[in-house]
Amino acid sequence: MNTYLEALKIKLTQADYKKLCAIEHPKVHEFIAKSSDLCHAKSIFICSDDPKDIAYIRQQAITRGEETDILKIKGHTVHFDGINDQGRDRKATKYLVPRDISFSKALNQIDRQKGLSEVKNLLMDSMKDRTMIVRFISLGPPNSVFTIPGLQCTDSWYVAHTEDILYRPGYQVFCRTEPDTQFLRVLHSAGKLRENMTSLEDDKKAIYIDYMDNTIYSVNTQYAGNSVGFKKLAFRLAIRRANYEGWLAEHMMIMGVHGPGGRKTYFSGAFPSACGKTSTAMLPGETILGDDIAYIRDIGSAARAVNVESGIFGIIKDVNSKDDVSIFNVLNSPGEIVFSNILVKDGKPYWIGMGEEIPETGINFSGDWFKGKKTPEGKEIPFAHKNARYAVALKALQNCDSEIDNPLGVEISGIMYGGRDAKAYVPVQQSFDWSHGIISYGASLETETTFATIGKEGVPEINIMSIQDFISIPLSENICNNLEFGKRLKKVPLVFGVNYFLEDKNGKFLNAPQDKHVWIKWMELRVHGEAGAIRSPTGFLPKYVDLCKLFNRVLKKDYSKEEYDKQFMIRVPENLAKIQRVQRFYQENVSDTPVELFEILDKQCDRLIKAKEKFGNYISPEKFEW
Ligand code: SPV
Ligand code: MN
Repeated sequence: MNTYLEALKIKLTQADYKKLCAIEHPKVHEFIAKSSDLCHAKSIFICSDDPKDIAYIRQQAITRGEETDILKIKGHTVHFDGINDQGRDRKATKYLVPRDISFSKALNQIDRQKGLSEVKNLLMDSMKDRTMIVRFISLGPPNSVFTIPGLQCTDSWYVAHTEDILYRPGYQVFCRTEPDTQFLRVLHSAGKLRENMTSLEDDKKAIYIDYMDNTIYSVNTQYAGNSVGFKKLAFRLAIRRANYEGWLAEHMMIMGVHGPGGRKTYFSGAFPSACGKTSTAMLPGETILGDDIAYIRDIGSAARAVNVESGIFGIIKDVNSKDDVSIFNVLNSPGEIVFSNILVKDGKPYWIGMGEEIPETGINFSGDWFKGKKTPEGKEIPFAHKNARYAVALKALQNCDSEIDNPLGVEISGIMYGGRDAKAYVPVQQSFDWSHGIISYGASLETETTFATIGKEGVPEINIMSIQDFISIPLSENICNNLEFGKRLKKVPLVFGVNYFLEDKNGKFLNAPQDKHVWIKWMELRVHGEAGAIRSPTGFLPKYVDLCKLFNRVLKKDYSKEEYDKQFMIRVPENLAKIQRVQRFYQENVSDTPVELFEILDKQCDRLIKAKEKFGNYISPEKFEW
């Protein structure tokens, strides 16, 4: 008899004990038993993915007050996180690094033994009067070369419920695994709770990643980005594994772009949080396969991608009936949705930028809220958080792509990188080749910190391929892996750089949010060789005539030559300054940066200087046309 199973038996119902016995993987039993022992769980609930188990989890989340069902629309619930727990916490998230191993200084880290003892102390006895919920999920479609099985123990019914919306069920995957199959482990406790069920000791938050043991520990937090281990925490481990095995784990959405004659072309795109990733994938008339994390493999010498997840944990701020029609409709229709950190008044959710008048009272994360309400420190409490979110299953969306569960993924024809760049890059451009795109758009991606992470907003930073926060290997290795991946392929995806945040001299955005739809359609035409381009120093630019037609067709809008010139003008000083910042970042922070990076950026610099000598500092695209 397996001693771990035996130890677990007293905390399980007969039925749940049987569910565990069906998994013949001793490491699974060991992890659950050790977690229960450390946290001193009162009882254990095993979720087998049976609809009854799933319904029970949702009901418990409501009964215990971790979610409330005060919203009028059927299936909608609300969850609140504490005031200091409404975003990913970079400071509290650390890699456990064994002695004698040095990680890049850009990564937040702690000595492994010290960190383990710290986090285990925080978790100790945390579930004394609680049930520990055990969930099995499958990252990527089950039964596929992409599949990574995951197991989470948590005392949060909200977390367990959210995982159901965001991930594919994995109990059957575990029942079929061989005893030596690698799987991901997550142990989470919300810690001590306030009366409104938010985590009380958020100053003792710890989110530690033990890559030696494929295990994630998270305590004193509930914000899903910190507590749902399969999201960004598992992603960190996947990036490591991908690097060693020669595939890519990326912070990318995946979408099907529908082109002329009914054809569908798949694109993936990396954007830092709150830079337009979900709204791109949700463009009306197109289909969404994923909005956050993609695994990409070389299959048949093409880049094929799956969505690791099966739902969206999306930013709700600015979702309104004009700019984000599809999401807005979903959020106003019956179906399972968990809102977080919004305001509720008379059974209706309110969020920032929804385009409606906001009531002066209601219920939010602070309890009963009224306009002007202040924290004990005297800080005004906003009615909703900027990083308020919604969780919804992709299959609940009308625009969910039909290939979402294809075990071989979909073939990616184009990859885009988009940052938050007020000054330099044009709204859309295509790289000269794979390496140029990876380096000058991906590895040079610049952005500003946003509300999606805790801390100061608007701080400019380099965010390599939008995964800077999640890279747990030397940054140089990650870049090499990307470069090599594309070089091995016969069908190489085109690489595009997009920038939705370009501003004029007065700080006004040069594009409307809807314009991105035109850029996407242009990329689709480029993949099929059906649109021309102008070779500029920073990449291939769209031609005015093509954009004019597309603006007309896609947005029913006129597009003037003046707008085009302002948007696609090559801004030489700003581009040169950008290259300098990027090169300095690598020189100062990244040892062993591949020389290719400097070569590609140096060449870009030379092209810009030559162009400047000929045409001046600000160059209209047509100057480059022959
Ligand atoms: C992001 O911030 O990039 C997200 C949400 O996708 S989180 O779960 O916080 O990572
Ligand atoms: Mn994300």
